[in-house]
Amino acid sequence: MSAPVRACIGLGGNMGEVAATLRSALAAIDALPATRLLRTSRFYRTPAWGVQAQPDFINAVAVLETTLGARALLEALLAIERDHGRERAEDGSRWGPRTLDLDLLLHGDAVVDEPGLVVPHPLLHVRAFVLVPLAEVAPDAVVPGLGRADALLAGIDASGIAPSGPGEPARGVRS
Ligand code: PH2
Ligand code: MG
Ligand code: MG
Repeated sequence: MSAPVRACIGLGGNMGEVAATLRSALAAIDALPATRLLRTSRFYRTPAWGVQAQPDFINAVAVLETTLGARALLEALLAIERDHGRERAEDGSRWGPRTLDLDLLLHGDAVVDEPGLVVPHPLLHVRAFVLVPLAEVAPDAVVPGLGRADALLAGIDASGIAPSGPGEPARGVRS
């Protein structure tokens, strides 16, 4: 446990009923001990980044207030991934299709670089599928060493990232 901080989580998936999976994951995050879900972005349909020969993803970002430390929050997110059918490739390959990916993007102003835990997320500032929903829910969020989310988004190409349809939940953002 630590003093309450604002943490930002990136959610994504491209296998199965992704929107339903993301809604279920958000409920599970809100139910974590010592944690409150403050805001949820809209859901965005995004072209696959990295390994491109796979289905589009749906991505979103959630803002939490939590007294869980970064390591404890990460462990909780990995457990939620497993509960939603996430399987990790045995060959260690990255960026392939998945039912649910929960990435710890920011944990207050923490800078951590340990085995299995790197915060801020090291690719966050180059990924439009993260910055578009992050700037929607927390434009003022500061990525340590890099600046505000809205300024980072202004510096990259975000074409191809679109809200995935009407009626997706946006919590705390609009009335
Ligand atoms: N996640 C990846 C690799 N590529 N592309 C999109 N559009 N969205 C993702 O969440 C994503 C990705 C690995 O975590
Ligand atoms: Mg990821
Ligand atoms: Mg991940």
